[in-house]
Amino acid sequence: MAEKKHKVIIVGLDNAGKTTILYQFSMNEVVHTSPTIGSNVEEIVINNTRFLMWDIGGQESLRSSWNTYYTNTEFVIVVVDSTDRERISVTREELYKMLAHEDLRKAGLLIFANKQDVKGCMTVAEISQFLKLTSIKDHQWHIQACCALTGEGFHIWNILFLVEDFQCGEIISDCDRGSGEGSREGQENLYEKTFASKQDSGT
Ligand SMILES: Nc1nc2c(ncn2[C@@H]2O[C@H](COP(=O)(O)OP(=O)(O)O)[C@@H](O)[C@H]2O)c(=O)[nH]1
Ligand SMILES: [Mg+2]
Repeated sequence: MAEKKHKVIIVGLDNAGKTTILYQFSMNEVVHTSPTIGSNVEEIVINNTRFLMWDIGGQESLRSSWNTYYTNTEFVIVVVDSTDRERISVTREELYKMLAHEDLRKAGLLIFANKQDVKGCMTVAEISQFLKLTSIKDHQWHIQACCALTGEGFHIWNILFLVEDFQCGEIISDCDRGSGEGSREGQENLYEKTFASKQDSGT
């Protein structure tokens, strides 16, 4: 019995924090990454919902091959380095190229404004504006501030917003009670940590 796996691709420029985010999702651990050549893939299971997450290298030379990963992709996670003002326009260009691609016609879009721990970084509002997110009408999208190093901002419902057509309401209310189950040990700690940081920051 093959259970459905939701294919997620994690894209963004090199050094944005994609690999760190992938491993936040899958292991709840900070790993020391080196620039990704090609891709990393991890399967994560949240309340019986399976996600196959592809972290794709973001260096300029690799961006032209992003489209080889698009087939059957349901969700696109775009990671933005909120400190990288110089290249936000490159991200925007890549974003719209992606959204125009036939294979991603129905894909949901989650944007992580990463590195929010760095002083002077762009805010979510600034990034939304730079990326002209409100002009996106043909894809479901959501932007979330985060810090991949601490796990702040990785509320599980940010990922589950993506599957709301399926059983999201149910999963979210489970997580709200802190009883969300991950397939790996530590997934619950991720929720706890997330909730703790949420309270700390008073947001
Ligand atoms: N300050 C800060 N550094 C981060 C954050 N996320 C990732 N990094 C660092 O940014 C660098 C690039 O991260 P990596 O995950 O390899 O980026 P990728 O090229 O997009 O896969 C690494 O040195 C990470 O430790 C964050 O939220 N805050
Ligand atoms: Mg990487």
